[in-house]
Amino acid sequence: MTETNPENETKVDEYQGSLANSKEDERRIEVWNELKANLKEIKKPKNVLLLGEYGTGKSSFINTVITALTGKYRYYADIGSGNLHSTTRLHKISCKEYWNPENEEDRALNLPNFIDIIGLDVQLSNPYERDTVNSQIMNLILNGKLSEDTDLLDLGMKLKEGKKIVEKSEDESLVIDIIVIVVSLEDDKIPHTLLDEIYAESKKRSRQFPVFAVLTKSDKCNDQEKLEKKKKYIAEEISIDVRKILICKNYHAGQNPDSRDVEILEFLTKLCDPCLKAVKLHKVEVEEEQATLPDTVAPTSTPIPPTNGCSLM
Ligand SMILES: Nc1nc2c(ncn2[C@@H]2O[C@H](COP(=O)(O)OP(=O)(O)OP(=O)(O)O)[C@@H](O)[C@H]2O)c(=O)[nH]1
Ligand SMILES: [Mg+2]
Repeated sequence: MTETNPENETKVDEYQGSLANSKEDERRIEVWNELKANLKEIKKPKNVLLLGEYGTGKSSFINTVITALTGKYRYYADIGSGNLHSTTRLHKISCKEYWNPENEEDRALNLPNFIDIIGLDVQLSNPYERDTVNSQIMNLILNGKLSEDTDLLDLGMKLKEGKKIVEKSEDESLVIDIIVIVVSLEDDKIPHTLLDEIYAESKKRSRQFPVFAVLTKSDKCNDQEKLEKKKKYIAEEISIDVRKILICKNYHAGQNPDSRDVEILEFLTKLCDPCLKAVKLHKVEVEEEQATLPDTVAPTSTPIPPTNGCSLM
């Protein structure tokens, strides 16, 4: 039997640890550089809307992205217990609010603004109705026709009662550029009707929206194979490439960024790709057209190649 030297074991462990760290650090630097290159091409911060059922982790995800970016957890978006609507108002978390590094060049980077809204209630969806409460709310939000701080719970009630809403003119600073659909991995529920509604509504706009998805609460599901299957399934359901989906365990108060920040920053890099195009729908039939964003510029990063014939951006 060969005797092991505990001193050597520690050294090997330390060495392997340092290797792992340096590899991770290398990747982190690489991702940061990719993200910066993308951001430099963006003329003004994009408005990113978080959409999903209540309690799925939309607000937590905003705080998670900011933690990965700034290295420090702070409450920017209000988090609840997951049972009741904790975000009820339209809350814009502007990049100026969370991004203020000392370095002037970094400070000038156009990181996204996040628009946090109420969890869309599946009860307000109806597959047989064209103009549901959810689609009316979405229509107003996507077009920047609601002011910041609008009470969305109250608005939903009024629309449900059939009350007429006086539409405000479009506020450019609140018009949505990108949609991130948030689904919780805690249960196996997928809000099909809601997803259809989101797509149908975005299709009605003169320009469509790039769509991404985040599957939160990955800590509630330990089966990696199941997670990947679910990711694939959701990608098919909302007709986006799997690489536009992030599986994520959100940070919570008191946590500092760890290895998961690399994946979060990678996701953000895709979100901030200056050549993002609107999604092409297959669930809802539309003419094939490529919507161009106002600030589309020549690509600086390699666009992700399409897979399985489904459109990517
Ligand atoms: N375990 C775990 N809990 C999470 C995660 N993300 C969010 N939560 C918890 O889920 C609950 C709801 O989170 P929120 O971020 O408030 O969810 P929301 O989608 O913004 O909720 P509404 O604003 O009410 O629609 C809170 O108790 C969070 O702490 C996660 O990744 N893992
Ligand atoms: Mg919320």
